[in-house]
Amino acid sequence: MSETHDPATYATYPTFLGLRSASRSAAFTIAGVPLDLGTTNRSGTRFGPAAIRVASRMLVDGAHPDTGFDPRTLDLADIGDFQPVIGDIAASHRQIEAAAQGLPHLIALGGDHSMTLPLMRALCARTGPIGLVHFDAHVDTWSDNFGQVLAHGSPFYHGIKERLVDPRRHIILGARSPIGTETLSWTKDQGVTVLSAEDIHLSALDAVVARVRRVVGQGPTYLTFDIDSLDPSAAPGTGTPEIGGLFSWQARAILRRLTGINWVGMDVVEVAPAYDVSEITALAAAHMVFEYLCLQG
Ligand SMILES: [Mn+2]
Repeated sequence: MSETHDPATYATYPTFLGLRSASRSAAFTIAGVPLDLGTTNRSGTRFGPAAIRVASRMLVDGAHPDTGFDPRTLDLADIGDFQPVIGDIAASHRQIEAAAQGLPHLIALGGDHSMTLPLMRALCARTGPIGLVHFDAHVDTWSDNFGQVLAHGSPFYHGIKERLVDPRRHIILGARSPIGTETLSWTKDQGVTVLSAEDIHLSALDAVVARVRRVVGQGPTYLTFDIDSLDPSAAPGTGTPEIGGLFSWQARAILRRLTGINWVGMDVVEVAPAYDVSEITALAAAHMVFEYLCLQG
């Protein structure tokens, strides 16, 4: 006599959380963005989405340990990957923007951070300027990257210039890379709040969470999670690692407490599996998406 049961975690369907729906009209959609044309140092984030999906299989055998919420009870689909245009970042961005249009609530698996710009363009056409909870080792507000204006150090320079982002509702968590004073001053002068990794290490968790809430308020808010916000010991698989970063428990603890925010979308970016060790970077990325989904219940 045969017995029916769920597949083993490692053998489930090869989508995020083993999702079987690929409907673009689902209330929440996962999509991969296999892009690395915007990287300025080590490339390889084009393989991020596949690695995050594989790592997410660790999260299919139970509900959230604190809330009991199972994100698979959401109307949630994995619609596959948005196709880049090989060798052409501007055309890739146009294609990403077009693919993201009309999706009610998108969670994007990256991919280098330049992809957030076309995702914000698609989103803000509906929502108006957004607030940002932005985990990152870098401010990503450089006006150019070695002469290139569309690379992964610039999405929020353009986002602010194009009024996609309300800089007074933009908070960066984990910044710590070397940076020119001009770029940092410009960023703060726009009204962006910058909490360095050290600021967070030296603060109480509740104070950090309260600061995030004060900055983003009740308006539409997007989570952009650059995996390099984490310390390289927790997330080595990324192109521009910076020491002294957040530990995965810190980022997760902050995220878990951000209930009741008017969330309108998320991405997790900069996972480059070729530099990963034991898949811990992809696993951290999958966990951050899981936590975000559990905030939507
Ligand atoms: Mn970034």
